[in-house]
Amino acid sequence: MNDLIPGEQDLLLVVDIQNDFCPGGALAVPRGDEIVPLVNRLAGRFAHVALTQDWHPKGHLSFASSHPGKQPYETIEVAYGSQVLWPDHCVQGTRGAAFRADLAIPHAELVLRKGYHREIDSYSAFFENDRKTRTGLSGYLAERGLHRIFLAGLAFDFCVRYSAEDACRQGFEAIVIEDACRGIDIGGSVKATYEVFAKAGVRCIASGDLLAA
Ligand code: VGL
Ligand code: ZN
Repeated sequence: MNDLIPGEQDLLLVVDIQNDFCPGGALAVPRGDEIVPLVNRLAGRFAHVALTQDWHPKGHLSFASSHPGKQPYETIEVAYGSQVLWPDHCVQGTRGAAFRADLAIPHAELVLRKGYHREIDSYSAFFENDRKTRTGLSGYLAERGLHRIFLAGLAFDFCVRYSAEDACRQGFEAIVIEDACRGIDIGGSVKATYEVFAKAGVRCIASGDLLAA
């Protein structure tokens, strides 16, 4: 028996597979596009799939362009703590914010948009970066009896990381499908992600573990 066989209480959370996070996009994750066929295949194994979509208003606080004199990838202090500044990306309604055209998961049950408050960034699909404002995802999962959350997508060391961590914090089981993610890796963020996962109890698996199940 393989405990990874997806069942009725399992959900695949597909994080931010959007044009801007793929090569050619405004905040391209190296080789981000490579995971799309694998994510499509994985999604076929799940009865329940949710997609997240980074979805910022123009002039968002996380954009370096909103802070005169600041450059992308610098860190600043904002009301809720440190915030990395990014190039303008995933602006609501733009082509960059759209899902990759080759993402093919028609049976996805939920599209969860995040990062729409101008003054708060949101890496996690559960809590915004103030770590207090909720997106509603915990309630949705609990109401639907979904307890085990598998994660795939972009970026491994930001939105996947914080979503997985928060899933655990909210009492769900979190399992990251490592080769179905790609990272940005700034300032040791990939290493930090592995450390946090070990501490929080986030499990990492390879897609093969699940596809062979
Ligand atoms: C993300 C940086 C800014 C992500 C989103 O999807 O990991 N990273 N916005
Ligand atoms: Zn963003």
